Amino acid sequence: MASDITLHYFHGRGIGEPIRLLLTVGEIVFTDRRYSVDEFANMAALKAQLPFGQMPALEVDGVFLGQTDSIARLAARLAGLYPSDPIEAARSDMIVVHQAELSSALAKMSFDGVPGAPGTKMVPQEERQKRIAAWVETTLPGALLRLERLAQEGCMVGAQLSWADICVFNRLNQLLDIDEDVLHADFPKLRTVYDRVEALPQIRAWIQAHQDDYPRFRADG
Ligand SMILES: N[C@@H](CCC(=O)N[C@@H](CS)C(=O)NCC(=O)O)C(=O)O
Repeated sequence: MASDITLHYFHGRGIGEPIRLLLTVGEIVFTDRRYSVDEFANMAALKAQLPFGQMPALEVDGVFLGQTDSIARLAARLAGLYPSDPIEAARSDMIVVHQAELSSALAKMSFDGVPGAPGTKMVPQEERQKRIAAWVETTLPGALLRLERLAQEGCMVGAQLSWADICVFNRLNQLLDIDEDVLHADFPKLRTVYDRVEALPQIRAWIQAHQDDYPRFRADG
């Protein structure tokens, strides 16, 4: 199998974090290459190699792959976290797409363009908070209820941990950073999935080693 893997992405969790978590849970050795926005803007040689000129990108033995969903699925396969049953695989796919849509919605409310692209600015804080608070109140509960109804006992799909659990954990982290009450009593199965993933030793070690990306977990946070 692949021997030399590098994930190219910006600093911070962003849309690249589930890929890092999947590789980490699978104990796949990889280089976690992180860029500042300015640094990336000036890396013409790297950009020319990226299939869509954007990150995250996964470099596997010199081959560059793009698109978060495809890379995460590959990481899940490498990690043994992609269901082998076709229907379970499709159920995991639809859950991963659904949680990614929540991230896209938040990005649209937070940036006036493509995150990390030259010229893109953050929406002013007051406006951003207003938009996100309204979305958390009106749209998010229904979206989470859909996930809650799909969840099984302890996992999102079937009886085994899959990439759907890791991706849902990552999204819930983002939502809990926004509103720590987001996983209230209406979502017991999602809470179980979240707690189960958070308790994985690889996830614990990752969060411990990346405290700046996980302020909610910091003892002084
Ligand atoms: N559809 C792509 C979107 C990738 C994307 O928007 N990447 C942003 C960072 S989150 C980026 O590379 N921005 C820098 C640029 O476009 O120049 C995916 O899912 O991977």
